[in-house]
Amino acid sequence: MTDAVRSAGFFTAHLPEADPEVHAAIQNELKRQRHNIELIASENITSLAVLEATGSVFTNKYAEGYPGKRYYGGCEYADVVETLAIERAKQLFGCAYANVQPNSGSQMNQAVFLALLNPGDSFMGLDLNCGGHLTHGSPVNMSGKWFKPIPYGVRREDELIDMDEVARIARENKPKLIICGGTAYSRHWDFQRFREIADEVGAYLLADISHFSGLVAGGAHPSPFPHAHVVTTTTHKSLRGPRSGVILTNDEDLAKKLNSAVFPGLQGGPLVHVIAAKAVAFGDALKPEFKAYAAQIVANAKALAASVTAQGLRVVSGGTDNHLMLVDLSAKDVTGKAAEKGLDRAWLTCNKNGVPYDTRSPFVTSGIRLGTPAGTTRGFGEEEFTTIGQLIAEVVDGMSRNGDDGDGQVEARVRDRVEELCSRFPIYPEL
Ligand code: DSN
Repeated sequence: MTDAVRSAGFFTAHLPEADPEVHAAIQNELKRQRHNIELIASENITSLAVLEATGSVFTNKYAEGYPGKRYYGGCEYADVVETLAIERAKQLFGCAYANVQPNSGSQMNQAVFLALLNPGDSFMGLDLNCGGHLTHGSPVNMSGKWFKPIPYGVRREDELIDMDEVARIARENKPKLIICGGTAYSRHWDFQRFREIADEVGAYLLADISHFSGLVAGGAHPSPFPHAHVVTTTTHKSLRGPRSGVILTNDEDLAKKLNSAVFPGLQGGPLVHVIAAKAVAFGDALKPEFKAYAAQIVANAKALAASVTAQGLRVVSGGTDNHLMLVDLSAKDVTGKAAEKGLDRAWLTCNKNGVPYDTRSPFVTSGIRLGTPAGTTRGFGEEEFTTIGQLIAEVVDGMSRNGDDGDGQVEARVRDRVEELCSRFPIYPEL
């Protein structure tokens, strides 16, 4: 009978045997991650334990509801991992309430909109062209289609957020919500001033700390608490967990509204396997080593920014306070699109990114975004990141001389250096 309903080896065959095609793609991705230097600011390399939890039997479980109040039987162990994740998140960020169910960054922010706003309500967020995020009011995103975004930007002269301008826009528009946080802003956020402005105009303050939450958790970046009414963060960037989201607050009434917005407002059954992995990542981030990790991310970013600057590349706003930087390649006449491809040929992975007031389209751009969380996880220090800055400049200079195809000899030499660096700092020896 069982043979009729299950393929041979259903409970026993490992992936290479069960599905060689998918297995091959995973092996190739592992190889790529091993031999490329990952500079995408929003990516990281999780622990083996996080990978194991993500691939665990909790993927089988429905657990609609919250710990102790589920709509399904058999949730006793789902309750264990979700409660662990909640308690650890609260401890990590020093707040009273945590919802660990959002499946992603977009969904966590959607839940905040659903909880706090009505369609058509106005809100402020950093302009995508100045380092904001799609879900902070881009016209192509639900936040921009169903709500009324009022963007604030950065000053042309120093590429920093002008808090007086934020206050002026807020007074003029009286938004119901102000969002701080972004995806390509390399400086600290003045959470206290944002809250003062929010209070003055009667708005909620949401701090989306997705990019730098690992730095907050590790004490290497100011905390949005007690200033923000609500804090959201993805868990897979500098926080080094599985791909997912979390919502945090200190306010009991808001916590209730946010819980209802996540479930049943937006989501059904939570991804319990991912919640288990979040608990593992938060547990790791509570260890003393994570403080050293967070501090090293920042030290490495400063070293990388100094290195590319010394090689004649321009870093937007002149440097970085966190884990990332934007490099403006306009003066080299190399587009971000071409640089991303050229650097990838040399096994340096990053993404093209518009610089403030970019004249090129988001598909082309004049810059690249670089980040240090993944390299720091590998074990790279300032010395390695100084070298990486030199390698980036060599590839870009090759493209500046030869056009988008770059200089093949330079790129081959850089690949050798990347290979040597990666082999000294290997990842996932068990896999
Ligand atoms: N796409 C992410 C980033 O790269 O910053 C944000 O969601």
